[in-house]
Amino acid sequence: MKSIKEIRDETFERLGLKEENSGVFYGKWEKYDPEKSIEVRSPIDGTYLGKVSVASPEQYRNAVVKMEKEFVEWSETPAPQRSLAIKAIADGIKEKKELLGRIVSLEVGKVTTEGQGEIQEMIDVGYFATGLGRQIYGLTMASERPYHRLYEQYIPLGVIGVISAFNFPSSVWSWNAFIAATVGDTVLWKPSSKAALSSVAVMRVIEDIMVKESIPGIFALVNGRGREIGELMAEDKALPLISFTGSVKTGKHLAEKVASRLGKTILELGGNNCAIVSEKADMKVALKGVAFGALATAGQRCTSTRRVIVHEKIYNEFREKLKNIYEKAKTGNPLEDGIIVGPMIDDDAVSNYEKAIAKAVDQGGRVVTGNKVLERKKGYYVQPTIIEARYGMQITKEETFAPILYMFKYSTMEEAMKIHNDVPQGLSSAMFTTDLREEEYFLSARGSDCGLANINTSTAGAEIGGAFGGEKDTGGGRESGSDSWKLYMRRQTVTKNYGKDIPLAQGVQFKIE
Ligand code: UN1
Repeated sequence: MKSIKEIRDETFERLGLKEENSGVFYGKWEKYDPEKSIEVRSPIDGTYLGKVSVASPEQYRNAVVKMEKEFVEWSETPAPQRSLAIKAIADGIKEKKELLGRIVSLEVGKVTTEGQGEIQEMIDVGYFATGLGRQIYGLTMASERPYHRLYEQYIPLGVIGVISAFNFPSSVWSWNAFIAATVGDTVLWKPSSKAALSSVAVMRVIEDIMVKESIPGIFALVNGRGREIGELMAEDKALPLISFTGSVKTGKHLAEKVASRLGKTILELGGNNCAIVSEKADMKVALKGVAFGALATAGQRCTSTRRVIVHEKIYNEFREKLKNIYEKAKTGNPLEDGIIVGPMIDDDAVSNYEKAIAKAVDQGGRVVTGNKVLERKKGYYVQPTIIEARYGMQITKEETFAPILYMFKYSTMEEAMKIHNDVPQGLSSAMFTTDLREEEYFLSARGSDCGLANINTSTAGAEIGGAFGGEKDTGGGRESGSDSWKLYMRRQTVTKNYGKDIPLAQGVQFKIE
C-alpha cells in the first residue's frame, strides 16, 4: 500500500494541483497569498497535503461582480444550450472521477467507494440538469376575461451563493450549481474551510472543461472562513439566494441575516435520523440498512442514522446481530480495501464523540459496543458506538456528527412514532417492515415528520433524482432533483390582453370618458 504522501503526489500531479494553491477563482485564479492560507492535513494520518489561500474582501467583491456580469449573457442563452454545457462538465468530471474521489478521500477521509460515490453524485446531477434544460415548465391558466392570456414563467434569479459543508465537499455544491446554472443563474461558492482542497480540485477540472468547450465563466470559488466570507455573503444584496448546508446554529444566524434584507435561503441543516425496525422486518435488510446508515462516512453525514427504534419482540436479537456487525466492521485508512469506517474529520469531532457518549451514560444510557478513541494524533479514529437509550434522554435529541447510534425499544406503532418524531430535527427517516399497514402508517400524517422517508432502505444515501431536504430544525430547504429547480428562479405571473378593450378583473368598472 502506498503512503498517503505518495498517493497525494501522484494525484496532485495528474490534477495539476500544487503544494500551494489559490482558493479563489472567477474566470481566472487569483494569485496564491501565503499570508492568507489554510493548511490542509489529511485526517487519515495527519500527512500535510498542501495549502489553499483564501479570498480577501476585495477579491470576494470582484468575484461577485464577475458573476453578475456573466449572468447577463448566460441568462439569455437558451436553457437547452445551457444544459448541454452542464453535460459537457459532467462528462469531463466523469473522466476525472477516480482522481477527484481520491482528493475527497485524502482531505475528508471517505472510504474509497464513498469518495468515488461523491463524484458520481456530481455526474448524476449533471445529467439530471441536462434533461432539465428542456423541462423548465410553467402553467397556463384560463383567464376570466375575454381575449386575455394568463400564464406563469420562470426567470433566473441572478448570482446564487452556495455555502457547502466538509462532509460532502463537492457533490452538494453541484446539486445547487448544476441546477442553478441550467436555469440561467451564475454561482458563487464558498466551501467549508475543512474541505478547501477538494473545491480547488473540482474547480480546476471544471476550468479545463470550460476552456475546452468554450463555456463562459459562470462559476466562482471563494474560499474563506464563514465568519469572513460567509458574513459578507449573508449581507450581500447581490446574492438573491443563498443555499447553505451546515449546522442549525450557523443556519439560523445566516437565515436571519439574509431574511433581514428579504433575501431567500435554501437551508439544509442538522439531521437526527431514525430507523424503525418492525418485528415484521426482513432482518437481513434491516441490519444492513441500519449499519450502513450509522457507519457510512463515520457517522458524519447529515443523513446518518443516529437512532434506531426496534420492536420489543426482536430487540435483543437485533441488538446482538448489530453489535456483531459493528465489531467486525474494520476502522482505519479509508483508502485500504475492506475498511468500512474511516477517520473523523478532526480532533474536535473526536472530542464531540467523547462528550456525547459521556453525556449519554450520565443520562442513563448503556454502551453496547464502542466508546473508544482509537487514535487522535496521527489521524482521528474512534470506535463506532451503540448505546441503549431511554426515551427522553436529552443527548438523543441532539445531532452529534459521529458514529454513535442510540437504540430504543417499542411495542406499538404509536409509541415508535412518538419517539421517532420527538426531536427538533427532521431530515431523513426509515421504516423496516414487510407489513403494508405499518409502512403506510409511517408515510401518513401521523407518521414520519421528515423531508425524506425510506421504506426498507437506509436514512443515508439518497438518490439525486428526488428533492433533498428536511423539515423543522433541518430548515425546510430542498435541493437536487424533482422540482427543486424552481427555488433558483423567480415565478412571474403574466397577464396579456390582446383585445381592443380593457375589461377589468372581478367585473370592476372604471369609467373615465
Ligand atoms: C449531506 O450529508 O449533507 O443522502 C448530504 C446522502 C447523500 C447526501 C448527504 N447522498 O447520504
